[in-house]
Amino acid sequence: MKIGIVCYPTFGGSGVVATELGLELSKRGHEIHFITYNQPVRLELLSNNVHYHEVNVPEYPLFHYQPYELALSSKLVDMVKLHKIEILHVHYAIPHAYAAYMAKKMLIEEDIYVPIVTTLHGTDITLVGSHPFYKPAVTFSINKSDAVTAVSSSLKKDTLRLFDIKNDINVVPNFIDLEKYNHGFTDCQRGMMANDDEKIITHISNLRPVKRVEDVISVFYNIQKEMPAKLMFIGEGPEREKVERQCEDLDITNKVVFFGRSNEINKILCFSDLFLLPSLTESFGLAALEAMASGVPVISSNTGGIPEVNIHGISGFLSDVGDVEDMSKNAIYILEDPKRLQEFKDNARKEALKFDLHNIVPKYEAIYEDTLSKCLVL
Ligand code: GMT
Repeated sequence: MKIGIVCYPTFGGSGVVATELGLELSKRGHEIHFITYNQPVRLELLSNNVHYHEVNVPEYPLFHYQPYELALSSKLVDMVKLHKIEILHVHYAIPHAYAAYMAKKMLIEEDIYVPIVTTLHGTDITLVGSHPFYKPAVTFSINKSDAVTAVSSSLKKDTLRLFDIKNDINVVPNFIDLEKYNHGFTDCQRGMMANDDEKIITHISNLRPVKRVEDVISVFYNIQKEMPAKLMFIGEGPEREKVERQCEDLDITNKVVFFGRSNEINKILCFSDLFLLPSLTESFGLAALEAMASGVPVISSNTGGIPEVNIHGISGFLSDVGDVEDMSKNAIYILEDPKRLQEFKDNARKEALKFDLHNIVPKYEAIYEDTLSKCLVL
């Protein structure tokens, strides 16, 4: 199949999933066209059947806001015609599903029918999309998609609760390429980051308020009172300064390493003992899955889709949002006993196997085939 993929090209989970999906589909013989405003960060290799088409929005002084979705829908029309793309898969409803619908309508005028698959990722529904400013357009573009998927059962439930949806929503969980995380512990340069007796705790996010990064620091503060420990803090975002101040106030700055944005997440996870994800809301928690695939147990909140990934008492523990004391107690319980820590590490890796890309990517292929066959009947 010739598949157009529209996504945010950034470090966010939706862009990562879209990119990994495109790359795997290309390995399975499909021709993939990424259409977005920058080359996706995880798209290192372009090849015969992986293409990237940049959407440009020329600056024009009259516009207070530059019309990205207009430029995107025009680019989609051009690329569908030029490369004979058969299906468009858009990740993140805003504004991608809307732009794709406009492109579809323009193409129909030229007797070209290109169906749209929309994947909902979370914040497009729970935080941004349900805002009254966007809600009618998001409802419309979900209902006008030829197929809709959500990355967890929890997100499907939220979508049905928040919007008036007429379409079926298929749950297709996020996935992971386990090969990338299949490193022996000896491969990791743990010694560069911490002494042998220090436990390594890790957090990865875009440091937005929804990630509750202040809870990460509070939990780590409690852990390091009980045992030698270091915190690896990966990501960039609006809460960074606040977190740095909190570390100074607690006098733990020398125990926290700020990496900023990193393309070496699997290396950092390779030497981690525990992962913290105390988010306010999380439709899936791809970062938790990446940690688990590396054999790192997860201490998280029990919000949204996280319980579908992190299994309480097996791959880690779940606590109510903001219950820093419970999270700290659970973290110390896992870390204090080397045998117990090893059991949680093994379980985390085993649980991650359920999300192996070889099991999940065929679900998307089946959706494409089904959608295309329905369109032929029309
Ligand atoms: O978590 C973020 O802030 C980024 C966001 C995104 O849109 O890229 O992530 C969302 O999609 C990921 C991939 O499906 C999910 O793993 C994240 O849980 C989800 N984030 C939220 O729901 C807050």
